[in-house]
Amino acid sequence: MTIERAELRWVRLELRERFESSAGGRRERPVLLLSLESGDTVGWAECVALPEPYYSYETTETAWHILTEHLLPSVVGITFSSPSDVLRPAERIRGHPMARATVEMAAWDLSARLEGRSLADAVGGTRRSVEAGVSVGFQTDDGELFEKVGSWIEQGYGRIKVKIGPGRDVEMLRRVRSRFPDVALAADGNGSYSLADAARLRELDELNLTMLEQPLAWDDLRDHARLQAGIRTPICLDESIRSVNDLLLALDLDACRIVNVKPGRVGGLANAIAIHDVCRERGVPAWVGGMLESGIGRSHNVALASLPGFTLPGDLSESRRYWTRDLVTPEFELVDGRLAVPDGLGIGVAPDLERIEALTVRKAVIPS
Ligand code: OSB
Ligand code: MG
Repeated sequence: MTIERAELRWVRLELRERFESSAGGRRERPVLLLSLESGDTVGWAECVALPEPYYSYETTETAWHILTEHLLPSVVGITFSSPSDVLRPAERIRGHPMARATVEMAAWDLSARLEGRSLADAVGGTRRSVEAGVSVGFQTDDGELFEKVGSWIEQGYGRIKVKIGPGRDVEMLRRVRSRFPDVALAADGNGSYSLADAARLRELDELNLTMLEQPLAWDDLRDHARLQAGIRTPICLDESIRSVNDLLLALDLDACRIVNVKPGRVGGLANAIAIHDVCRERGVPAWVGGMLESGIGRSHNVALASLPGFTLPGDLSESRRYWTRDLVTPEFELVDGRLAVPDGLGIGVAPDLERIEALTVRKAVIPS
C-alpha cells in the first residue's frame, strides 16, 4: 500500500451540551480529520487532541503542527506492507501520540479497505456488538445529575461514569448511589487528587464503585500504587498508561487493577492491541475509553472494543449523546445497551463529506 496523498482538516464541531471534568470544560469540540489516499481508496481517522493541554500536553494546534510539518511529510509517498509499519519513517519524532495515532489509524482503515475487510476484522475483533457505557460531566446540581443518570440507565447504558474532583466527590457519589443502588457506577478524577486525599478517597469504598479512574497525577505511578494498597475500590488508569511499558510497570507496582485503553493516548491501534493483549494474558479487566469523538473516531474505538479482552463497557456512547448530527452515516445507535460493530469495509461508516466540508475551517494537503 502506497500512501499517495493526505488531507488534513480542522473541523469545527459543537457538543450538544457542555462537558466538564477536572480536565477542563467545553462545548466546542474541534476535531482534526485525516484522510489518506492510495489510488481510489481512502482511509479515515480522527485526531483526539483537545484545544487545551489539560488532559495531555497535546492540543489541536500541536497536533496540526506535528502532522503537517513532520508526520505526514515523512509517510506520504512511502509504501507499507502493514499499518503497524506506517510510523516507521516517523520513529525519530518523539512523543505526540495523538498526532501519530491519527496517521496510524487512517492507515488501518485504508489497509482494511484495500484487503476488502472491516477494520474490526483487521484488528482481530471477535464481537458483533460492544457494551456501551456513558461518562457524565459535572452538573450544576443533583437534580440535573439524577435526571441524566436516570435517563441513561433507562436508555440501556451498562455503566455510568461520573466525573469527580476535590469538593465534588464522596457526598455527591453517595447521593447518586442511594438513588441508583444497583447501577454499575464508576468515578473519574482526571488526575485532580494527591496522596494527601487518600483518606477521603478511601470513603469511596463504601459505595461499591466498579472503579476509580485516574485519581492522581498523570505521571505518578508510585502514588497510585500506594493509594491502591490502602483502598478496596479498583483503580483504573487512563492518563498514566501511554505504552505497553507503562502498563507493565503499573501492573508490577499494583498501581491499577483495571485499564482504560484509548488508541489516541497510546499512539495508535497497534499499541492499543498490544496493551489489550497484556491485559488479557494477565487477566486484567480492560475497556475502551473515549475522547468525545465524532463518528469517525468512534468507529475506530468500536472496532477496537470488539477484541475479546475488553471485558468492561467502554466510554462508547451513541452519536446523539454527543452530537445533534454526527459526521458519519449511519450514526452510532444504542440497541439493548450495545453499539453494533460496523461490518462494512474499513471503519464501516461513511464520512458525510458535504457536512465535513461545510464545517472545515482549515485544510492541508500533502504533497501540496
Ligand atoms: O478522562 O476519560 C476521560 C473525555 C475527554 C477527555 C478525557 C476523558 C473524557 C471522557 C468522555 O470521560 C468519554 C467519552 O468520549 O464519552
Ligand atoms: Mg479518564
